[in-house]
Amino acid sequence: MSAQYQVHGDVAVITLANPPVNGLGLATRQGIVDGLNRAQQDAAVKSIVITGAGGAFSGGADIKEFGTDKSMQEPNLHSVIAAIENSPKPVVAAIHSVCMGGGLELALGCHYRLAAPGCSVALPEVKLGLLPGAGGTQRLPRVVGVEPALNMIVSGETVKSELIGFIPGQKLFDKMAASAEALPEEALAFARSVADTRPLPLVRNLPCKHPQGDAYFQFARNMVKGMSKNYPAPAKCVDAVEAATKRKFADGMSVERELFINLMWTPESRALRHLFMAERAASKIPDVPSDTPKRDIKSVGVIGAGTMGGGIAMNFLNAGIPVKMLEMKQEALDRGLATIKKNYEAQVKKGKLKQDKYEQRMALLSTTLDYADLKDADLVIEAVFEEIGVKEAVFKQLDAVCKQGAILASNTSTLDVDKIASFTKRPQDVVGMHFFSPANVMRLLEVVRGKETAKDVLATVMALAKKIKKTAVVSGVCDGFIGNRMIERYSQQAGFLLDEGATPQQVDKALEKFGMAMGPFRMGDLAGNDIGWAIRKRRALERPDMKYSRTADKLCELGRYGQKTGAGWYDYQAGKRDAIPSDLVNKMIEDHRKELGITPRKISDEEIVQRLVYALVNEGAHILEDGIASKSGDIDMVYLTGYGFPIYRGGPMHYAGEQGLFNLVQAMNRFAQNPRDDQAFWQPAPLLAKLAAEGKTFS
Ligand code: T1G
Repeated sequence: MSAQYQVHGDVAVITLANPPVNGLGLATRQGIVDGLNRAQQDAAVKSIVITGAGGAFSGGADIKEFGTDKSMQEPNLHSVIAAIENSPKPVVAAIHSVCMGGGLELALGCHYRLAAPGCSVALPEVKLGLLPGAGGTQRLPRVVGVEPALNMIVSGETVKSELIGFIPGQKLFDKMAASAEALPEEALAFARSVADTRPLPLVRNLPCKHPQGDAYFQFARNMVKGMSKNYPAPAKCVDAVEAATKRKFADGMSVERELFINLMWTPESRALRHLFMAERAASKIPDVPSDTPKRDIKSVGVIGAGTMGGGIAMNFLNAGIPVKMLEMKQEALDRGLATIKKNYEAQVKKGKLKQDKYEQRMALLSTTLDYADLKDADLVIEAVFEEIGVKEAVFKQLDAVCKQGAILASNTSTLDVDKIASFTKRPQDVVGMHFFSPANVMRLLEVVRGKETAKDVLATVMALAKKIKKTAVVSGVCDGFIGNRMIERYSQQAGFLLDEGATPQQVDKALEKFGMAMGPFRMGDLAGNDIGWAIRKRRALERPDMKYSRTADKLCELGRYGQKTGAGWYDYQAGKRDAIPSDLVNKMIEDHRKELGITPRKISDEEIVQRLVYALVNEGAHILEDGIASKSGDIDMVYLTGYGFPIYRGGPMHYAGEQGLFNLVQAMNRFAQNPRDDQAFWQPAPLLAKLAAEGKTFS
């Protein structure tokens, strides 16, 4: 049973036991009700304690049950909380470590709350596109006050138990335990001390008012307007809390219930819940057990002090790991050091980093011109020029100087990690660690697994990624791994649309309206159009089947690499980043259409978005077929954390499922009729076609 029942003298203790965070799944809810019934029937029991086993009181409703009938099956959370409230014997919540969502709502239904310091308390439902659905919007305002409650509910942020407001006469916790270790004993003593209290204090009976009434809620609605642009939940949180101040408790609960159920079925909530699970699943590698021993990473070498090398180094310095940075020339090292200092000083200036922290981090950084100085590094990451010959020279050096057991990683964004590993006598220690620029900012880290990469190397790098606050996704070896392989298809479609009649600004606007952080052409100007140009030149030899619009090459032949050359798809004023539509570029595109004999046509935003996003999805399906990614949620995490895909759409593969794969295939068949297009381009991947035919979606 997912709740244990024990009697200590005259106190019954119900302990939630549903690891890892005592999610309030059906079995746990049943266990609580059974425990309450046993306690009522035992005359020796005078009061009851509810607490949590392991590292949590409770992390809330069991997210794994969402979307299944278990989550609504009786006893649902409302019934459990009602059983607690109606208990004739006092029920004390003994709270520690994590008390979130339904866990806090359960505690609010108890007659008393005893908390250990340092416990993370939150109603984070809004981060799942929901709102507290078991009385949190009606009870929390009654114990901490309307404004503190609404702030917690709308933000979903966590507060520590010892910091949460004790409003005179109204408080969330009746008593703070001396420590988490002392909590069990103190809970028994506290339960005995309240055993004879009558009537039992019910939160639902507390008043709930805001002095400014309507004016406050109007202010609150204005405050959440920005957040609600793409998510309905924040505004609904305001509605629910307002109901707590205007209606009787039972009516307020009905309002909350209706709002919660409606939100549960919104695409935004489905997307956020999918991503919550996908992010955690990404850290699991099917054939690498989570208890695989990991290598100790106490020091890191970074080769290359350029933009990427410097950004990579900062990730480790931020995590308190010493870094030795190597370059070929002193001036390159000096430049790299200066860039790191500039980045940190900018953070100190903005108040984002304390001066002493900055100094501590810089003290962990050393530089060298000599490979021999890397001999003791536990991990070395190279971020040198993206050319296989250069990588070969670097890895041969590393193989010669690094100690046995050192992990040798390449930051390559497309080159063959197996080939790189073959430059060493230790391919089992070689792995790809593909950071995204700016490397100290972007959360995504593609961990590229070579054929011979050892399992403990993978386990080590995945754990290290968490330590440096990266979202790591494992990719197999292929051209472009996961993200860049898919973005190539996306970019091809963007180019074809220009040939057919669209302008760069129209395409960008359509994708930014869809929710992408940046459209493809603004993104090219930011990253540098010459990067894609080099890849297309290489591809022309290796993959002649990959067709592109010539516009991107023509742009580069004009030297318009983007912001770094002051002009790209767009014009830029000196020192400014505002993208200004370029008459010259639009003329170049028009002339190119004439060369192709194409009469430009008006293209809808819907077609633009579908062609770029479905191109991503189709390639993603191939990536799953090829085993480059092990699950579709991994692909979604790549696009969320590395390419600015809108979080409220859940990632390209989840979004495809929401559209219906059958509809995607229909649209792709329509696009394939387009004479301009490469017919093979829109051939649905076999996996996509199969799932569409079966009415399924990506798992
Ligand atoms: N249900 C089920 N599993 C959960 C869970 C939950 N609520 N929370 C976490 N897990 C799993 C997670 O999937 C992972 O599993 C493991 O625990 C460790 O998670 C009616 C409807 C609690 C602060 O939104 O914020 O209550 O991958 O890696 O960094 O109003 O998890 O090991 O198999 O995140 O130590 C509201 C969400 C639910 C809390 C722990 N509650 N969780 O962080 O570990 S909705 C939440 C968290 C609700 C009611 C509504 C964090 C954490 P696995 P982790 P962590």
